Amino acid sequence: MTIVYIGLGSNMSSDHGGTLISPAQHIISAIRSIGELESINMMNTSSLYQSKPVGPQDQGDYVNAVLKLETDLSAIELLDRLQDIENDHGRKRQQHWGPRTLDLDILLFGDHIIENERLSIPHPEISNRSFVLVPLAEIEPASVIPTKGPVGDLLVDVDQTDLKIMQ
Ligand code: A4P
Ligand code: MG
Repeated sequence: MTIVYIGLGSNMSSDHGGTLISPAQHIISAIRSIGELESINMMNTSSLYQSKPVGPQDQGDYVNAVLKLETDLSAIELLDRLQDIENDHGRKRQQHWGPRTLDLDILLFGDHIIENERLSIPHPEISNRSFVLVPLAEIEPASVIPTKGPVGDLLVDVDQTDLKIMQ
């Protein structure tokens, strides 16, 4: 079994037969869908956080969260299942770092370092992003990011002013 951390993000609503699904609802629904996958055990889920967009600024605020699971799937098998869930939530791949109904990123896959055409793990932007580090530290304060260091040390260097925990 491998311990895995997944980052979830959404900043677009989607329309399901006239019913609008909000970014927070996409995140909650994705957590449920991941929990229902075969071969994974959900272990913990962070609070939901509201954050200002990183990258293009002409897009809405994001809702972000991090979850912890264990699995005997390979990283690629897990990515395939996460991309199916993104697609089920109306994900369209348009602009890099642009608005999205659902983004599921594999942040950490055990202590593996993976670099191939489909995966970069640890996710290369982890150490720059408060919307990843804060929820990760909430559920795993002692975690150490391979090649980058303890999450507590990385947190000292990121701006957290635009991050708000949602009730
Ligand atoms: N890929 C490579 N490594 C991974 C990984 N560790 N986990 C590949 C998941 N996928 C990974 O991603 C393109 C390809 O990355 C996938 O096909 C997969 O093979 P994508 O989701 O289609 O789109 P993208 O926008 O080009 O890249 P990505 O990686 O999703 O962007 P980021 O880095 O996640 O940035 N601001 C706030 N506040 N909150 C956010 O959540 N997110 C982004 C997206 C920008 N700004 C944000 C947020
Ligand atoms: Mg992504």
